[in-house]
Amino acid sequence: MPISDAPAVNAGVLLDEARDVTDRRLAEVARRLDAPAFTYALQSPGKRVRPALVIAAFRAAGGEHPGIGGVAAAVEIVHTYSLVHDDLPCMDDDDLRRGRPTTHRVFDVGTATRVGYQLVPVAAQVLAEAANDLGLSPERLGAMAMTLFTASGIEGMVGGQWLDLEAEQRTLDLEGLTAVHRGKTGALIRASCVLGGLAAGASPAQVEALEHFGSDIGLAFQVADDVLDVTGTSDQLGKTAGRDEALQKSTFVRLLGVGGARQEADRLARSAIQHLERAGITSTALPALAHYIVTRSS
Ligand code: GRG
Repeated sequence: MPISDAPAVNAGVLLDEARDVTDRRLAEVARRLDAPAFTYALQSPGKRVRPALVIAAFRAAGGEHPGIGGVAAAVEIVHTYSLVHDDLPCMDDDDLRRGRPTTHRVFDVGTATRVGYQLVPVAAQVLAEAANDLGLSPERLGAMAMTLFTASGIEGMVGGQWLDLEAEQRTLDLEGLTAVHRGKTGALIRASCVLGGLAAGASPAQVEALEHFGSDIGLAFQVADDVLDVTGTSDQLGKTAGRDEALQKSTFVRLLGVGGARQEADRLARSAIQHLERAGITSTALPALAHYIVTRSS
């Protein structure tokens, strides 16, 4: 059965819970930073997919503690910084994000640049506070910090964005495009799953399975995003639709067509779930989120 026909197990409920838990912490951080531009960037209505994955992976590995919300918030803060910077004129130069004007449009480019940079150390702080709250050892916090910040850096998100910007004047083949998005979009999604496992004290085999799951759904997320860029409206997406075409970007839709890209997203989501099954991880939340990622409409 294609994953897009599989019954959704309350992904909406999982996302709502992740939003509650994460947004409480983001509001706290915004209060501490005490400047309108931080509040604007942090209190913006994203889907909270990465926090939902952190929490679901934590529970899948046997964790149950409210402190996981801090880990989820740390990932969302890195994601928020990346969106603020991605929208800047020197990157994708966009006016609309999460249904609102981008941070540099409401404030100015200098302010949005500073907000983005400052959110990186803030994410590190929030992660360290969460590890304390969860009673994790310094070694475990070290592993989690390595996971989050390696995924955020040149071997992950920054590296993928770098390749993406360099490729703007060229057409990438499937291998090149996959390399871009395993970093740009996939690395933080993969890290979300690993972080949940590490926070719960998962075994190395479980962490490995969560990493493979995250790797597959991370790429599936981008394939689905490319489809939405051509099939969705700006209203539905909360960001400018058709941006890939306008920027002449290489996309999975360009290489595979809409139907082929949908099939590829499905294949990746099924493969992700198989990694969990093989490792005996009996979560219903993670498959539900995989399903949501490839069937979402925004
Ligand atoms: C210095 C080269 C360099 C890079 C800086 C800007 C940046 C780091 C990286 C860009 C990363 C990026 C924006 C990737 C796109 C990921 C993506 C598909 C975002 C949309 O995620 P959703 O749909 O958004 O989860 P919401 O708004 O729901 O949170």
